Amino acid sequence: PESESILSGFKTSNILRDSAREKNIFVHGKLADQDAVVILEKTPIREDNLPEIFSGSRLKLEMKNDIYSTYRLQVPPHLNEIKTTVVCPATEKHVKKYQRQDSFLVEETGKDYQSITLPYIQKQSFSVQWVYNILEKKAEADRIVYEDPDPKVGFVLLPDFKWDQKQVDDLYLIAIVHQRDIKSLRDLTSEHTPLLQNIFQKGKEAILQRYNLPASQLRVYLHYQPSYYHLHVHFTKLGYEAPGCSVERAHLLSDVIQNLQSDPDYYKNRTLYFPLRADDGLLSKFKEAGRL
Ligand code: M7G
Repeated sequence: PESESILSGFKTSNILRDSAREKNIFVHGKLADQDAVVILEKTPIREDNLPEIFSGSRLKLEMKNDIYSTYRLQVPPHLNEIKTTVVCPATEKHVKKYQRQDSFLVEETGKDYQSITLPYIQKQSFSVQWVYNILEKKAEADRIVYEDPDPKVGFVLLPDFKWDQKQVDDLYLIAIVHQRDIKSLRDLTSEHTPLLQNIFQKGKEAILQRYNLPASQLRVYLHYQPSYYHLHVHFTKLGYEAPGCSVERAHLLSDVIQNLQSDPDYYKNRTLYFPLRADDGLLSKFKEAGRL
């Protein structure tokens, strides 16, 4: 692990979002004249650190009242790290993605997908270079948990960058398929069920082996709409309310497989519902088309 000081030159322009409950802050600013988004997040307190926290920390009394007292605990620096994510150079779309915004539920028929969504995402979506870097072992190669190299049904399973891997409590991995022409749920047909079953089966096995977490404690799903249009599957721990696991965005992989088994073109024809943020260009397209 390298030690860097790049953030010392960061100039904050505005706060995109923050949450006292989630203990994070999303900051927009400039890093060496380039637009950047920096995400800071306090990490969970791990049980195995408790002995060190109790023995090696200094207590500062804030108040005492009867049997109640509150303190500030000054823990050793290595137990007080902040998980930091940097996106630089960040596009305007990245800035929007992280900004808190009202959302609106869109109803997308198969026809709407062809006439509104597809043309839009072909022009406007995030680069998936980071995905290709993973598949080609140009980045994060040492983080791969499992790989099936088969070009048809193969995939790479690795920790999502939202997960610091320090505790299984907030486990979050993604499986990225080797096939490059499947953009999202909408492209899936019964032809892809072997691929999806393979990801489901081998992903669950790999997670059991590595993290000792059984399949019954996993939430395995796809996002629609995703941010990145290269098919990938999210694996999160069941009790953990992962960002984006809400009903209006997540589709359980087991449901997806069943739906394709009962109708090969299920996702070509179904009306799908998903939220779009107020400033999302795709929302304007749905409005222009009179679909909202
Ligand atoms: P998504 O459903 O396309 O978009 O999922 P979302 O970010 O709106 O949920 C993409 C997933 O890939 C997310 O869970 C991201 O946290 C994760 N992710 C994004 N990037 C850029 C990276 C990366 O560079 N490395 C890793 N390991 N995960 C990433």
